[in-house]
Amino acid sequence: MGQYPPDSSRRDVMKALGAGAVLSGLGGTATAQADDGQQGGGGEQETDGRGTVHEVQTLIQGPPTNPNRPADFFYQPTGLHVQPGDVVKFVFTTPDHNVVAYHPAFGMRRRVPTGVTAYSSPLLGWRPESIADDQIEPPAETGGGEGETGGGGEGGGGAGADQGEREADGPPEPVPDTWLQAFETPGVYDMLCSPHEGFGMALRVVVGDVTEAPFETSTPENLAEPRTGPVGLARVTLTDPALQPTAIVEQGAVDWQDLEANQAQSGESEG
Ligand SMILES: [Cu+2]
Repeated sequence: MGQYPPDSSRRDVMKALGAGAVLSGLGGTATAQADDGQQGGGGEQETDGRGTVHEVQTLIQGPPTNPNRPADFFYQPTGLHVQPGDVVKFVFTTPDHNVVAYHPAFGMRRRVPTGVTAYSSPLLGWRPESIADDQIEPPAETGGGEGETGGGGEGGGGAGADQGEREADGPPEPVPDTWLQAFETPGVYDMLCSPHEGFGMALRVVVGDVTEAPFETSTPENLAEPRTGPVGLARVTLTDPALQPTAIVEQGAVDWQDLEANQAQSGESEG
């Protein structure tokens, strides 16, 4: 207890506790929200005193900027600066991704601040009731009129509010699942998508103005084996100059296309 100034010591402890509490609390909230519908569209939105909500999408795009993958799998933005207490809302615009912290609890080198509890989302995609029947088997339909959710009924039109305009005749557009992740403890957080880590699908969030990333090493080859850190192209993503913590803080958000690794390989060079 004696090693810190009393004030900051207390604050740090409270933040650490708060982070765990908020994270586990939001796990449930996120699931509920994924089921019940989304709020709002893109961009940032203020929560009621809990901080800003930032949106990150999961995307797949071709042709690949690196021949060692079939397509680009990425988070957009790939680098993001938030303030302590902010929430990142992951929107699964393309399906079958997740968000996992590089954390010792998962058998990986720690790439989140010390004291942060391990966290991950499940694999998410589209809300089952919103997709065509050849994509994923939706759960058994509830009988007409017996709504189990407290939200609006199907027929009234109120339920469509979160899905934009649903055309009466055409098939409904897939509605992405969402996942909320709160960030309390300042520092650098690296995350991966389990199915696509080898293709470079990784993300860095800088919380507050703490830009030191004590886990970072200089080159992808410096990784100890077996698996203790980013593997495959995720290492290339996370060591990209554009994702240096200071660069992320400066820019606020760094797009996938801004990574040097994704510019060098594009067919025509204009220079
Ligand atoms: Cu993915």
